[in-house]
Amino acid sequence: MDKEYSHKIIEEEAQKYWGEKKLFKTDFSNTKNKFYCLSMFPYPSGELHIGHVRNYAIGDLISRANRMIGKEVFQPMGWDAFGLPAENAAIQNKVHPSEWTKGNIASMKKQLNNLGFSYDWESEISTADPKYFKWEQWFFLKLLKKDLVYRKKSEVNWDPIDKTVLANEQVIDGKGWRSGAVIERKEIPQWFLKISAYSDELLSSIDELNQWPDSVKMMQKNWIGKSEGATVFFEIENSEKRIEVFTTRLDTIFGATFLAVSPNHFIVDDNLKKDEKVGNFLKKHSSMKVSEETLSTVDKEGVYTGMNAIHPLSKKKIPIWIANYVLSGYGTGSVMSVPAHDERDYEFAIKYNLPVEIVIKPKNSKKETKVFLDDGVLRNSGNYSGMSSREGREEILKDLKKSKLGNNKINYRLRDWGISRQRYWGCPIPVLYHDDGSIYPIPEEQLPVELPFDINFSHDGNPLENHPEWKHIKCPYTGKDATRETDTFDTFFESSWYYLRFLSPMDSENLLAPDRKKWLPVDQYIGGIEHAILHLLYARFFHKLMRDEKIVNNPEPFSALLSQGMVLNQGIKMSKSKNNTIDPNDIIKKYGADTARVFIIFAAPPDQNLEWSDSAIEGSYKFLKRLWMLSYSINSKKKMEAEESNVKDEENLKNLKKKIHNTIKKVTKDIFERKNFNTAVAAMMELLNELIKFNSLSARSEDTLIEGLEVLLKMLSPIAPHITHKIWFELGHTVPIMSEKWPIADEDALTDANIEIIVQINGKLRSKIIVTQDESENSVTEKARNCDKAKKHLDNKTIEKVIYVKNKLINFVVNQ
Ligand code: ANZ
Repeated sequence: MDKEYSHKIIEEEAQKYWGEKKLFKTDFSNTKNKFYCLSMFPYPSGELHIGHVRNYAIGDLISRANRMIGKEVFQPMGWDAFGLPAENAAIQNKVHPSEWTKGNIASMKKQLNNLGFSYDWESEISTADPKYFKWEQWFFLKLLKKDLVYRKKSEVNWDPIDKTVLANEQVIDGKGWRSGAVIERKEIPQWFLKISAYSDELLSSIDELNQWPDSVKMMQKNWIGKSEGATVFFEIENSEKRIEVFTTRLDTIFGATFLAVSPNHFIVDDNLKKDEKVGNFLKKHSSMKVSEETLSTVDKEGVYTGMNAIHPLSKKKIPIWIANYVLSGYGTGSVMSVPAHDERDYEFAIKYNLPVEIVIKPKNSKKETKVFLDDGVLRNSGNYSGMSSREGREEILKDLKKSKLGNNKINYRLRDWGISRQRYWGCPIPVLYHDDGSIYPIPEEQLPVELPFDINFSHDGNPLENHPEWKHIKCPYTGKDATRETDTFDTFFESSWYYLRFLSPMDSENLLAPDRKKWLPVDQYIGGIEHAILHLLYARFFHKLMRDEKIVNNPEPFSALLSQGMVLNQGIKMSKSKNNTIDPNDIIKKYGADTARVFIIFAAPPDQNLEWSDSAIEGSYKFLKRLWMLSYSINSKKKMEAEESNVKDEENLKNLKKKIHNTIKKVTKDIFERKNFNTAVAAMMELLNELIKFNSLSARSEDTLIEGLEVLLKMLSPIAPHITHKIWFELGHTVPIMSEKWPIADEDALTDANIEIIVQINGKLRSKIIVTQDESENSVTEKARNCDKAKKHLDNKTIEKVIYVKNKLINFVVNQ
């Protein structure tokens, strides 16, 4: 064994060994012990960033530790390979997106391997591979058949620089998330996936995810946004038409002093648009798409339609306004406005001088706020006055139902998912159009629909649309001229089901090989908190779709979820634009992969943010160097098998043993139960200190010392796999450490060496004494007889009998 710790040689050697012996390959026949551990796969940007390293260090720790407790671990890795940056690179550097992507995959794979992650590379997938996306197209056609996808003209967020549609979440402060361009509103035909048909199930099954963080579950619940209320019809004066509103506060209906409709509500017809004021208002507001988040902050603006509605209960006339704060896509796109009890309505009413009528008063306090939002007691509400809000809602609904002017209604905030993008580097949507616009699926046997390789990015807009031949085909059903769909899928489509394909990436007959179904669900999923809503919701949705297609048997894709925190530098997130990134390659070069991994695991609990620190990296490096030095020292002593111990101290040995087994207990709990990996490392660092201390006192390689070192190596091996691998062999073992069993704490070693014994005289408690465990009966009797408190009662008496219960009590029976 070398005296110096040289991480580079050690790490290369270990990686080579693992690769040659194929130690990370999964035995899929061992389903009984299966453990599917998955870290979110990366977009192949070319560079692994520190957030990836954190995600993957956590995943690899969990994988390796589970292997050691006898699980058959499957830990795959792949590439979320479609997406806009490849296309932008093609435009800027004149390199084909597929070449660019392949090059990046190669370099990132190398970086992952340099970090020593134990992936089963035989299961690697790339979503840009036709072998992958063929199944995506196949599945899309299944959904098309079931009417779970549809094409509809819809208003989109249009990014005029990237020339593409963006999802609401990709619009930040009215600007494109990548380009920074001011987003425009545009109506184009889009493909949608009916996620709304699954709102209820997606919501209710959240409660079954008992190994998911509460915060993520809460975010998903809010995103789905179940809202229970009622719809109410308001007749329009001098018209056959009626306006239906959605409300969660039927108890406030007597306070409705006007109706507000969205700018594209059906009552805003051509006739009304001719009105100058209305026309101007519409012109101004058509350029701005009001998202739900901005709804509460925008300046409330509106225009009177000149029309009035009849209040269904009071029969009073109330004006109908068009208002910018009413969303067209939510509920019915119209609101009964109650300024006294809703802040948006209040702001609007004050601005346009509309009446404010208080109809709810607080139950207990006399204090009335300007806009009272809570439930309370009804007043000025006809026969319903005096009822509680709850009772009011029930009674009013009953009566409205009777007169067919209202009904119960549950609304979800969740909208259908727009899945089409007007870009080249994505999975083609497998349909074709006839001249008359009718839609036909590409026949299954013609899948995959591949992208044309020759593509020109110098035009504006969708390169596929501009390709001279690709889209022109003969209809396979009629032989007539037809055109292909030129939109490609949103890349979230690919990442919604990739965890399934990892299980049988090469299967050309099935999306998921039937005999691999048993490997689901994923036992542990690990990823960034930024994916708490979309990716995880889409994957849950896809899993339910797959279940309904009988591709999988269970309802949820991920049993346990760990959302790792961000990596910060000087209190802010690392990012290129902030110029505060740390390149993992530099760290690996200088200190090695093991140090990088120990630092990342030790610096913070996995779900908390981690603050970058150069000195803490140094600390982790020193820890590994000290481990190396200790191992070297013990190894040398073992080889010399030397002189007698100079301090053969039983007491010390016993204490060391206790420390070792206490550490096993703590680390096991931290890793497998609490998932608090940082405190596990802290405990291992403490143990190392004890071992070093003991070693310095002893000239021999005591068995207990070796036991301690080996336990430490095993428990550290999932975090620092290379150094532990090397030392293990140096200690003379022939089986690699990763194939060893996880250590088990010996409860006997944990019990305290000193115990308390109760001293009784004639059955009465008189004293307590401290003895060492298993001390001889004679010695305990002597100590008990001579302790002060007992002595008092024993003096001048004859001891007739001594009853001794080992390690518990001693009772002297004396004559009275
Ligand atoms: C009358 C009322 C009185 C309301 C009151 C609230 C408080 P959630 O819980 O989010 O579903 N609303 C309905 N449709 C809308 C739309 N398209 N755009 C904007 N606002 C809309 O909220 C439902 C409430 O939001 C409904 O209840 C309605 O206002 C408003 F004191 O009706 B409420």
